[in-house]
Amino acid sequence: MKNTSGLKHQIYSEPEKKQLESVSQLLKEGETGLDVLMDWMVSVDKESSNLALGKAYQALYANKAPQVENFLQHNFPDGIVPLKSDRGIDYSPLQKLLAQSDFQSADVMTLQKLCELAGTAAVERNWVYFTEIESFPVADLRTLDKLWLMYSEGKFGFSIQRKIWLSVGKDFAKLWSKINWKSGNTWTRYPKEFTWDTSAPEGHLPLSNQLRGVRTIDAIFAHPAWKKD
Ligand code: UYC
Repeated sequence: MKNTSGLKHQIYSEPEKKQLESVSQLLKEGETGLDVLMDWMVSVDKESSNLALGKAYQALYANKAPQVENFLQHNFPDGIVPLKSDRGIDYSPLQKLLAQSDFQSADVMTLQKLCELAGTAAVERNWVYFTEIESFPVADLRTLDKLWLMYSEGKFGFSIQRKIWLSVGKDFAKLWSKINWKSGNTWTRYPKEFTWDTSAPEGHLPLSNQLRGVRTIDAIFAHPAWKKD
């Protein structure tokens, strides 16, 4: 009891990193912990990108208890990420896969959504040509990124990959080794050798195939979506 009330105080006031820990701890406290967690979740501003909210939602999504399912259905019927799109694209199936921590299927669907953003020619060829990327709407790339961030405790997403790429002086070879896409001279083989969970290094997902060179990922990193407003 004392434990839970201490955690209750923490999750409302601690910085995000501690809030993430508080979520894990509350999840171990049984029903009282869940009640505290659910009260806190409805108090969070959905536009705030609070990573602990993503983690809490993901944990509750896996919890099949009727009162938890009712809570989510009632308070978060559309998940926790506002799914903005300027191209009328539906990102809810992607949100569902990420909420289920099905990162491999989510990765495939992300590539598919990039093709949809690029238009019918890309959907038919099933890969994106680098010149198609600059006209992607900012809103859509940010939605994709936020989905990956929120359901990975901030570990995955294009913006994370870009941040690492900038930190290594835009040296792709260094990026590949930091995000485990290459080890020495050996490319990580798709799909088996990639790590499909949050034990992967920061920036490991989502994948972009390098078979046709770096221009696609380079165009993603150059997109205005990542510039601060
Ligand atoms: N693959 O090696 N990849 C594929 C990656 C390379 C190759 C898909 C990532 C190197 C072939 C995805 C890396 C390479 C196919 C990724 C990686 C290579 C394929 C499925 C580390 C050989 C089948 C979606 C950088 C040396 C292609 C897609 C086909 C598929 C991802 C080979 C997501 C991140 C240079 C032969 N690889 N890929 O794009 O057309 O097809 O059937 O990057």
